[in-house]
Parts: sequence; C-alpha cells; structure tokens
Amino acid sequence: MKKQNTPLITNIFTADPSAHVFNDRIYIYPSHDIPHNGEDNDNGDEYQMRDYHILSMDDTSDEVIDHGEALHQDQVPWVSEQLWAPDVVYKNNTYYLVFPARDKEGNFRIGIAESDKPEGPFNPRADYIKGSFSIDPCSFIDDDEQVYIYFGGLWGGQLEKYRNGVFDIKNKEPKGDETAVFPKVAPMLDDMSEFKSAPQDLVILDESGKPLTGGDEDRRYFEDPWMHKYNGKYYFSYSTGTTHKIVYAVGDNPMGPFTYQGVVLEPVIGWTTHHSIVEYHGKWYLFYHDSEYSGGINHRRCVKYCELNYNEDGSIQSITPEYK
Ligand code: FUB
Repeated sequence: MKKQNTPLITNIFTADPSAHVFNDRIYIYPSHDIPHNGEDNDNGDEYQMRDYHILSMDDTSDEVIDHGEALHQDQVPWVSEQLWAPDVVYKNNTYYLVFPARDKEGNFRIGIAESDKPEGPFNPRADYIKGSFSIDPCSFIDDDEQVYIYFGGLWGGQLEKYRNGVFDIKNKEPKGDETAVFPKVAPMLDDMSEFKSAPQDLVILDESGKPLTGGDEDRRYFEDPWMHKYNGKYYFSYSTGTTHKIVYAVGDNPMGPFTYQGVVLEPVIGWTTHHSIVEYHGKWYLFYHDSEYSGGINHRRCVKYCELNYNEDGSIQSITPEYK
C-alpha cells in the first residue's frame, strides 16, 4: 500500500475522501481542488471544484491509480458550480455517485450519477434529488440493503438556513445554550430514485442525554458526515468545523439518536478537515486530507490515509497528525 500519512497523488489536488472497498480494491471518491489565487471566505468561494477523479489502490503495491475525469459539471443540467464532497454506494448492480453542487439559483443540492464501474464514468441524472439541500452527502448501506443519505454543512453549505427543509436567509447558526443545528438523514427508495421520507435531524446527545448545543463548538456538528458499523453499533463521525476536529458519536439505530464519544482526528494543516473510515483485509483505515503539501493553502489539499484502531470497549483511539 502507499506509505501512510503521505499524499495519495500530487498530479492534482484532492480533498474530501470517501473510501470504499469494491472488487478487493480501495476506491477513493474525492473532490478535485482547483488552484487559484482568490481569497478564502466563510462562504467557501475558494472551493471551486468542477469535476471528479476517482482514485484506487490495493495492498499488492504502493501504486495509486488516478482513473481520470469521471464526471464534469458541464454534463449536469441542474448544476451551476462547485462540485463539492461526493460519496458512492453500490446497489442494484449500479454504482451511484452522490454529490453536492450549487443549482442555477446558487443553492446547494444533492444529485446522483450512475455507472456500472466503480471508477466511472458516471452518467448524471437531469435533476437533483427532490427535497435535497446543503452539502457533503454520505451514502451508507446497511446490512438489510437499506441506503441512508446523511448530509449537511454550516456556513457555505447553508445548513443553518434550513428549518424543516425550508430555506430562510434570516435563519442563523444557534449560539450558546441553544440546541445545535443537526445533520440530516433520509432513507432512499430501493430504486434510489428519491428519498423514501423527508430528511430529518440526526440528533447528537451529550453524555447526560441532552442534545448538543450550538455553543459547544468542540462537539457540535459542522460538516463531513460519515457512517460505519463496528461490532453491531453505528458510528457517526463528522467535522466540528471551527474547532477543526473529526469526532464521533455512537448509536443503535441509523436514524439516531447518537451519543457523543470523542475525537477521531485532531486538527490537520488547513482550515477544513474531512474523512472516511473503511475496513480492508481485516484492518481499519482513516482517509483524510490536509494542506501540508501546498504549504497550508486551504483550497489546495491532498488526500492521505492512516490506520485507525479501536480499544477493547469499542472506542476509537484518537489520532494526532504528525508533521515534521
Ligand atoms: O471541499 C469543500 C468543502 O470543504 C467540503 O464540502 C467540506 O466538507 C470541506 O472539506
């Protein structure tokens, strides 16, 4: 396998890795950062991605394959700009690429593109998923084959502007003791055409059973949802945004509620942090990104990975990125 904690590829900048095992290989579905000299802002305007490249690797060599362009924004009728963090799910003998982008009105939506191969190319649907909004879709398939989409991101991702699925520019991020904005979850219909039911809050509780608050920036959800199962429990992990950590919560039901547990990954170089967790040949791995290779430029990120370990009680051993 490629050396851990080093960029998987450097021919292009990549971020937001969603890793899955298909056909005995690890496939990584990242965003493709475009270098430019524009300024960073809280709206995420610096993240100007226009296409997706799928990567793959296995444990027989240290080669990482860039499979080339798998989907471009010009192919997607409903998209105006910003192809952000994608994910993929395999069902119905089809690989469904689930991705966010701004629609023609400038609001983030979530679309689907299909392929019969894990690396694409992917054929996009003409319209986004009805009732979808915000960013960072994670598509999780449970043991009973039910697919769930988890999504949402604050600030540029517009999540705090929605209440019950309705956008209002006046809605603000909760502060102090106000209940936090939660990520959303929706089950998909079996044919993957639409949400089976309207997106609902994925509630995250503290150790005493109280919903996390907006002021609790070390623990409240910001963006980057990921779901995996370990020893029969559901692990929901995510970025805390302003405090730059990947943290996790555990639950017994994929629709929640979840109880906060601890830190998966301490802050990396760069403002954003984003991850996925995958099992391959009996070991668990964390895929993440940082801006070390570009000298700290927020929108020039590289995807990396490292091993992830559990304690006997099922808790995750926190990882601190090592920089020279
Ligand atoms: O890559 C653009 C955005 O940055 C993603 O949607 C967020 O998760 C953050 O990584």
